[in-house]
Amino acid sequence: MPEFFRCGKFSLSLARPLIMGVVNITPDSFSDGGLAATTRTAVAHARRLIEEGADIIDIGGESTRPGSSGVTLDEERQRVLPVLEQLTGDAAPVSVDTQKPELMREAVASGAAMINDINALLAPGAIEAIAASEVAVCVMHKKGTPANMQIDPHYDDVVAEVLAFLKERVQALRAAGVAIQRIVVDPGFGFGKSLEHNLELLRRLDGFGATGAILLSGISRKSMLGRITGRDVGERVHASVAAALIAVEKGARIVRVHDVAATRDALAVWQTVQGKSL
Ligand code: HH2
Repeated sequence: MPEFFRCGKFSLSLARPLIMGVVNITPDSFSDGGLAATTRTAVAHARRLIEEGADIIDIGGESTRPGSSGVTLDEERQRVLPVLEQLTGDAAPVSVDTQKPELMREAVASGAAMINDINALLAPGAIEAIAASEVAVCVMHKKGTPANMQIDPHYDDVVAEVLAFLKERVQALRAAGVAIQRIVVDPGFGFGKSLEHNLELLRRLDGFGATGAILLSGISRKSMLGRITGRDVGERVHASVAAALIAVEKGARIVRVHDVAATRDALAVWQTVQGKSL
């Protein structure tokens, strides 16, 4: 695993785990739909997360919750680009969560430091959209599409299958000239996985170090935590922090979370117990 995470003009030390704060510029996200649905509220929310300790801000204009059907390029562009343009001068790198190569190109041109693609840059033209730039990329595993992914997903060995997929994506990126310090891999909790699949992935998360890339975990507020605790999405902060800690203990170097302040405190305790500086 690299010692530094390179994203655009930023180089972030991986000596401590990094917090990626989520800003959904959507009316319908499962986790926080409507919270930051306008440019003004999204920018304000992002700045609040940076103050709370977010190292990276992840902005997205399309919900990928189970059952969702997606938005047009135009709609997504109108949601994302004005927010990106206002945040690029800020202290934290901005990641754009999109599956669309056209928007990836526009985001890179507008100063995005990272592209986070739940479709692992599989769309035609996606790798080309980022390869010649300095942006980082996150490639995530999913089975099926958000519209159908939670309908009875099946794996013989979920960890082996997800690991093989992510290794192949890392190879494809390396072949396109993307440095390993720019590549983030994510097993995609909740994307075409049952509760048992998600638990197995978390138990064996350390196995994803074999990709050689930087490991990201995104469990925050997800339904697996609701299944375990019986709590609604707005009441999953403690469960989310616990999951982030387990992920970090098992090698995640970036945690994608909604509750930045709570996660930051928990990771500060973890980092101090490790005998390392904050
Ligand atoms: N999860 C969501 C969206 N993007 N990206 C990565 N790399 N990993 C994830 O686990 C991940 C992701 C879903 O969460 P959220 O953005 O809160 O909800 P929605 O898709 O409904 O906007």
